[in-house]
Amino acid sequence: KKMKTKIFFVTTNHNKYLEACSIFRNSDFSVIHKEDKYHEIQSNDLESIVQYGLKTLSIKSIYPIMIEDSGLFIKNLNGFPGPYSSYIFNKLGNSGLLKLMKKVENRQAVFKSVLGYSTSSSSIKIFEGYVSGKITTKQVGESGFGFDPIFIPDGYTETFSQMDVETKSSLSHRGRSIYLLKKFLEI
Ligand code: ITT
Repeated sequence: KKMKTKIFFVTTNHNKYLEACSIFRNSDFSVIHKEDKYHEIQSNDLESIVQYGLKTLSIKSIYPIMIEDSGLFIKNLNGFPGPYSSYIFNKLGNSGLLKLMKKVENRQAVFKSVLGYSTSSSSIKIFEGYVSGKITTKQVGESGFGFDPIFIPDGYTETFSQMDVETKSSLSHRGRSIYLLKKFLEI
């Protein structure tokens, strides 16, 4: 049996790791969870956060490494919470966000994912993924994390929280950015 190439995924979020495993299942790569923080600068732009995070991490030189920064951009709230999603989720939770959107009719939102992959301190590749959908009026479902119970991707009738990890990853922002990395590595 061929040895798999390891990719170290630096994240504090176990669900992100499981989603990455789902994409790399049946490939020549295995994802290893490095449960570390990286330095997240405050920025309006996910790519800058990832670029800076990888540069400062790569000093520790475990390669290849990947990190991923994501956010929920709600149209009617001018893209809020966006890059501040993690902070807002921890402060308000889904119930707080639903309250904020009580009178809002246009429920359109986009999840974005920016993935950074690095094989040396001078090599950074960026991959992006998006999924459009709608914010529900109630929390539905048990699985996943974060805003999963309040997000229904376009073309579906279930929230991310009602889907298993394979289904979510086959259509999510993160599933897409990680899939692009996989395609890149397989060339
Ligand atoms: P890291 O250690 O990888 O940074 P994190 O959970 O803090 O883990 P982010 O900094 O990327 O991740 O924060 C993004 C937040 O946006 C996350 O905490 C969720 O609240 C939300 N989010 C991002 N992707 C999501 C998804 O697929 N489903 C639900 N919520 C998501």
